[in-house]
Amino acid sequence: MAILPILCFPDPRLHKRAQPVAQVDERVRAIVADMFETMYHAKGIGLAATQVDIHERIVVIDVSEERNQPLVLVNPELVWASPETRIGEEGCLSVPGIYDGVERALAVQVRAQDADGHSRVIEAEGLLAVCMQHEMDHLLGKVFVEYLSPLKRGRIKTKLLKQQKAEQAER
Ligand code: GNR
Ligand code: NI
Repeated sequence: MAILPILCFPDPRLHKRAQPVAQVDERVRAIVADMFETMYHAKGIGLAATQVDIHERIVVIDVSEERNQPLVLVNPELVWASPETRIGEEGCLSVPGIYDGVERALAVQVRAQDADGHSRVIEAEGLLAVCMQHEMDHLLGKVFVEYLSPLKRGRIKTKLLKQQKAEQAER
C-alpha cells in the first residue's frame, strides 16, 4: 500500500481521458487499495485515478461520517440522471482550498464494476450522487472549476500556481 501524490490544477495531466479497464485483476485491486489509502489520508470523500496520474476508469468513494463505507467504481457509466438539479458547494483534492457552487443532477443511476469485477447499478442521491458525478467528470479530464466563469477559473489558476511555486521554493 502507498499514499500516492495527487495532481493539482492546472496540471495538464488532469485533463487526460481515462481508458476503460479491461479486466479487474490483482493489478487493479492494488491501484484501488492505494487510492483508498490516499483518499483517507487526504480526508477526501472520493478520488478518481486521474488525480493520481493513472489514466484508467477507476474511482473510490466513501461519503460516510465513520469512513467505513468504501465504494469501488470500475468503468462507471451514467445510466440515468434526474432532470431535477441542485447547486451544491464542491471542493476537490486537486484544487486545494477552493470551494464553489456547481449544478448537478439531484439523483443518478450509475453502472459500474466492483473490486471483484461484478457489474451492478448504484442508485444515489444527495452527497453520494454529487460525488459520483464529480468523479466521473475527472475520468473525462474535467475538473469542477471548468463549470465556473472564466474569470473565477483564471483567478483560481493564478492563486494555485503561486502556491505551487512557493512550495517548490521551500524544497
Ligand atoms: O473530498 C471531496 N469533497 C467533495 C465535496 C463536494 C463535492 C465533491 C467532493 S469530491 C472531493 C474529493 C475529490 O476531489 N474527488 O475527486
Ligand atoms: Ni476532485
